[in-house]
Amino acid sequence: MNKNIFKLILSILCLLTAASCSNDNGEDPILPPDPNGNESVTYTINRCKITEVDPKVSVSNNAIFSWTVTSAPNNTYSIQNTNKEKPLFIATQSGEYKLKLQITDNGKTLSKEAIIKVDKESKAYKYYINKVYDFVPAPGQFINDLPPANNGDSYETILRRTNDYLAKEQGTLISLGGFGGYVVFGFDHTIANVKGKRDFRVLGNAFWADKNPNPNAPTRGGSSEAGVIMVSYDKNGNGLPDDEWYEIKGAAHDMKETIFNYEITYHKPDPNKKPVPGGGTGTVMFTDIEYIKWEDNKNTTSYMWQNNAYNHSLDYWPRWLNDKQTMTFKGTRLPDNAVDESGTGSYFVQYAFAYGYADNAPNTDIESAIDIDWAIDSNGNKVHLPGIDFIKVYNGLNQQCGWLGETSTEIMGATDLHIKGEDIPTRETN
Ligand SMILES: [Ca+2]
Ligand SMILES: [Ca+2]
Ligand SMILES: [Ca+2]
Repeated sequence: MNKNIFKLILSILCLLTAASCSNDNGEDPILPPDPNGNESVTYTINRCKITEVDPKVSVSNNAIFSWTVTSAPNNTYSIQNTNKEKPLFIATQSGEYKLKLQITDNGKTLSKEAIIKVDKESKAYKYYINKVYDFVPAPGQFINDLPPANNGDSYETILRRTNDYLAKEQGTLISLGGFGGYVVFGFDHTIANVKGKRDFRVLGNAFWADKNPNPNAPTRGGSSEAGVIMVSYDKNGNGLPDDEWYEIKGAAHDMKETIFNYEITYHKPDPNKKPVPGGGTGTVMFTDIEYIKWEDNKNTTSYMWQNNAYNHSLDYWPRWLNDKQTMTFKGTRLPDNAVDESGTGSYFVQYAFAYGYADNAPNTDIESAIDIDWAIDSNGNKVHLPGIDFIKVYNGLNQQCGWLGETSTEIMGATDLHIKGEDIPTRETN
């Protein structure tokens, strides 16, 4: 018999004998999921893919759900929404996982099993970045150098170049420029949020100072140019980073100097404007201390200085955005972290925040690794994501450091720690 016709006849029978089909007849209100009457549902999925587990039950709106994992080949999986009808499940390793659902509905307790068979992918996942989706740096000294940009280059050209720089095993540095400049990238799989473990790291070029003249340095520091990390998963399943973003709450988040909803607007310098030189430090000259005017939403107006250090381009404005007269960026501004430890402007130490940022601790340091469970929503509430597909990093500092120039986050890649095989426990957080 056609299944739909069978269902229709069943429904009519139920209507005719409503009392015996209702849930108060002492029978299990959960309908069998399939015509064979199995009391379990089975899924076969690839690893590193978020699956919504549908127990295929029919219960009242008052039903209370509780999911637990009863058997798993290892502990590197993630289950979220365990108090909802359909939890989200993801595993980083293949094998068979058994989930148990307990339902309390109208005073009755019922249970149901979900069996999830996790396979290894047919084409091996990459532990590094698969694709760069967006790159909009703020003005800065390494803009047009990292990556290089020439007059006439388009946004698409630069995006491809940035992709070439970052979407590989050994990436090449890009600069995000001043506060707010950002890059968005993703992976060829979902990075699972494994409980109790850190899940990924963003790679930068941070390093610890080896000659800090301050014997009482308050914390580790050197070249720490914290970028704020945002994460997202492809909730709508379209493969694009157009879903809700969540901020990774790092150690600076609760510091009193941190400014939320900070906004800055940079003004493109007039090419005919007369530079205002401001001396120099060592061989580095401040060629224009009124170079890029900016104002923020805290009533500050100031300038990003131009310097001639490092043989970098003297054009700080992104050449492919030359048609823009202003650029505005928003985000969380972290406390200034640079201290002139020489007292003469020759030796700046940028003190690192304890955890939770990009380009803040060296790539080999445990504190460059991030736990997805540190994510918060736009109201500052903790969220527990099953995993993430996309990462956005923006420079969280608005700071000039003498001859070092403006502080700018650099990025050279990102790593899924689970696929790479690095096992790093999470840490205590604020
Ligand atoms: Ca985690
Ligand atoms: Ca999406
Ligand atoms: Ca850096």
